[in-house]
Amino acid sequence: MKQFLPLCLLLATAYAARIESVNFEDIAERVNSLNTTWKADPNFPSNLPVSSIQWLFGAKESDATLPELDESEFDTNDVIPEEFDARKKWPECPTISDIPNQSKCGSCWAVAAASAFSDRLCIASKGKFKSALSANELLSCCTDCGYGCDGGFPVEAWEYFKEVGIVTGGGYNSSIGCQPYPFPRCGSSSDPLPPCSTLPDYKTPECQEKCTNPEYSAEYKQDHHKIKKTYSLRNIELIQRDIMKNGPVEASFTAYQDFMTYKSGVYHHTVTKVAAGHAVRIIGWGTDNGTPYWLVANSWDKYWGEEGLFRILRGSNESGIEGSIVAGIPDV
Ligand SMILES: *[C@@H]1O[C@H](CO)[C@@H](O)[C@H](O)[C@H]1NC(C)=O
Ligand SMILES: *[C@@H]1O[C@H](CO)[C@@H](O)[C@H](O)[C@H]1NC(C)=O
Ligand SMILES: *[C@@H]1O[C@H](CO)[C@@H](O)[C@H](O)[C@H]1NC(C)=O
Ligand SMILES: CC(=O)N[C@H]1CO[C@H](CO)[C@@H](O)[C@@H]1O
Repeated sequence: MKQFLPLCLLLATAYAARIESVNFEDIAERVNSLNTTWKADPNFPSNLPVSSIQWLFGAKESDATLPELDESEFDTNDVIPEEFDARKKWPECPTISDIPNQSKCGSCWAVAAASAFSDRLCIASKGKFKSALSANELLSCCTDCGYGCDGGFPVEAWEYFKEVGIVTGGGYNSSIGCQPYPFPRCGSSSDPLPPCSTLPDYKTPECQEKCTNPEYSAEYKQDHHKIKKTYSLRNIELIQRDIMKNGPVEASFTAYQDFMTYKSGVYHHTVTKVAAGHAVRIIGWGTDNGTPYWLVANSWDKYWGEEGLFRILRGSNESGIEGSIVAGIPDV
């Protein structure tokens, strides 16, 4: 089965070769006039060259997939609740509430994978392990994962967790863990963060087989945490059962241009132009005025969307979000 390669959206890369521009103010105004299930906000300056939010390599496909879990793994007598929020189910696991910032690097595939793995390790260890795991090792050392800051494959990220594992690491300059995230937070011009446009395009960091945080005392080799089983999920009920039992999952989807303007509500695409492939972490679900949704953490900091999260239509494979969900069981 073919799998779509999610490349990440970059917040504001200058990519001079293209000329088409996107007017986010127009898109936002049109979305808001539809009086639909979600509200838009330009979020980004108008007349931004389309290149500045484009994937860098165009659509690519990979043949790699993970074995699909079937219902024998779950107790199907358990009732699936109308609403579920992993933050409330496991308050002892602080990483579930973290909203990362991928910065000016197309690392969503690695950030979403490392975040879901951190959450799952905490849940599986019954709250004993609370640290964040680092996307840095995936970005810089996983040679099968794709192109580092220029996008990559979630499936290979989870395979790397199984074969090698990853070390701990908090946010940029956080002094948490072995390899903190290497790039500073940035945002759009309306956020109280340095605008991404003022930062250089970050290159994929070099693989360093040591702890880069001088204040961290554990050994690099010993700091690795692993996944013992990786899998994919395609059935909606099983996606829910897996989140209820094991924690958040990583999902890839096609981000249409209007996704950039998301402000609140339950997103579904209203334009046909694609901005890029994107990867995110699903932490729950619910229903808003009769509209079913997935509750999803993005990696564009807490000032975007609903405090860093968004909700997207559930049950009809909106933007392909139910098509390539991956996860795994931590080795505790
Ligand atoms: C917008 O939709 C809501 C709910 O469907 C409806 O009550 C309201 O009248 C609509 N407003 C406009 C301006 O169409
Ligand atoms: C991050 O830490 C480095 C080294 O201590 C420092 O030079 C830099 O200013 C810090 N950056 C931010 C954004 O805090
Ligand atoms: C969902 O959409 C994606 C992208 O179009 C597709 O690859 C996948 O097969 C679909 N999944 C389901 C369960 O229909
Ligand atoms: C990688 C990174 O810098 N992450 C930070 C993003 O912002 C949140 C708060 O919004 C911090 O908690 C993260 O450490």
